[in-house]
Amino acid sequence: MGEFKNKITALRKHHEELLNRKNEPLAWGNGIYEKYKNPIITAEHTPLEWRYDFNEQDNPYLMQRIMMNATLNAGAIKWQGKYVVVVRVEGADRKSFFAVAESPNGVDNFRFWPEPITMPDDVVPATNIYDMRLTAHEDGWIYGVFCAERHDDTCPGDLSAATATAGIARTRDLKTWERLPDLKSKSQQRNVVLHPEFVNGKYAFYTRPQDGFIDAGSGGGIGWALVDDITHAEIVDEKIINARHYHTIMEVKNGEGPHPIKTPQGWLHLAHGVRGCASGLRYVLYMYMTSLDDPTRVIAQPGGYFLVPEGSEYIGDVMNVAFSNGWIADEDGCVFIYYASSDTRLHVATSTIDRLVDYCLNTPQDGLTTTASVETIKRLIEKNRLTNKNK
Ligand code: BGC
Ligand code: BMA
Repeated sequence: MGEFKNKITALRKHHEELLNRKNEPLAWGNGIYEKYKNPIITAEHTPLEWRYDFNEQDNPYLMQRIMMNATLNAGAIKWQGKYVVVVRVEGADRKSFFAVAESPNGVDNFRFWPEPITMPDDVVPATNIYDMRLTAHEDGWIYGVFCAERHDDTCPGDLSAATATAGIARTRDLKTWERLPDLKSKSQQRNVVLHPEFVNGKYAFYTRPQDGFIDAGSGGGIGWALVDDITHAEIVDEKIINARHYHTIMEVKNGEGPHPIKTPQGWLHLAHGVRGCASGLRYVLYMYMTSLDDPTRVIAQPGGYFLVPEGSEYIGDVMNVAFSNGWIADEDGCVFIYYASSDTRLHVATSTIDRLVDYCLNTPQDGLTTTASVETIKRLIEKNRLTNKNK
């Protein structure tokens, strides 16, 4: 009896130590943002009550009855003074679900709320849901737009055949969610994001049309569509606003991250780009800006990637992945970028709106050829030569 109690005490102590662990920025980054020493949320951060049966008769070995596999791709929002993330938690059974965790400072001490979100189903229940984008819309609701995945029953013999659609739900307190019908679209859709403002009196979505479940194919890039009625959202017209190109970090796919941040110079976007290589798909983050007058017009496109997996971030369930669908811009201009590494754990990187706008406006564009890249480097060398001469 005493031994079981002692085991629980030790387990709880170990867990509390993990939850209370201080985080600190790493020295010598790239000047654009700071990465941090520790991931902010791992599978081990999930509440013990979700995993252990604490009844000694029923669980004499104090085993985990339900194991958690990963905590990744989180939507984010500043909510009642707290940094709140809606995490994609994945169990050992490969089903993911959403759960809210909050922190007082955005970089450590994240704690899950006691229960995962109960997300109501659409007419046809989804097998899996993931990667929620949170939007506090000017209509007064907080929306969660996420991927709803189902088996593709038109391929009965193929157990991997799946369809991806955008699920839409809304809430006022992040606890109770009202499910709206999934976004209607001619193509499959993952990475759909709701723009925070009305545009021409309509709801505006960033989309990512794709040919198949994995293949973006002729989908072309990040799309944009206006929708009259969010309670029966349907894509009628869709145009590509951020296209993919040969031999870039987004050759195979790209997708909007969280909804863009409004700045005096334009909308600041965070997105992911994917290329194929011998070890599989490589997911990296990149940025771009669009105009305030016309949110479909790209006004800045820094070349190459913004953030990639490094060191231990390379390792995980799906190697070589950096993915983000959540960030928080504070009133003082600080930006907290929540990204997951290799579909396994959640991290934070911090920057400011000023630095990110500077990055977007002053990073050279990708000239799309090696010759252009060398010319770009030579221009910087020449500029530095002049700077040093004039000292
Ligand atoms: C996984 C996602 C992944 C998608 C495409 C889904 O089954 O849950 O993490 O992005 O497949 O590979
Ligand atoms: C995608 C995303 C993510 C994931 C990534 C890498 O398609 O939607 O869920 O991080 O694949 O597996």
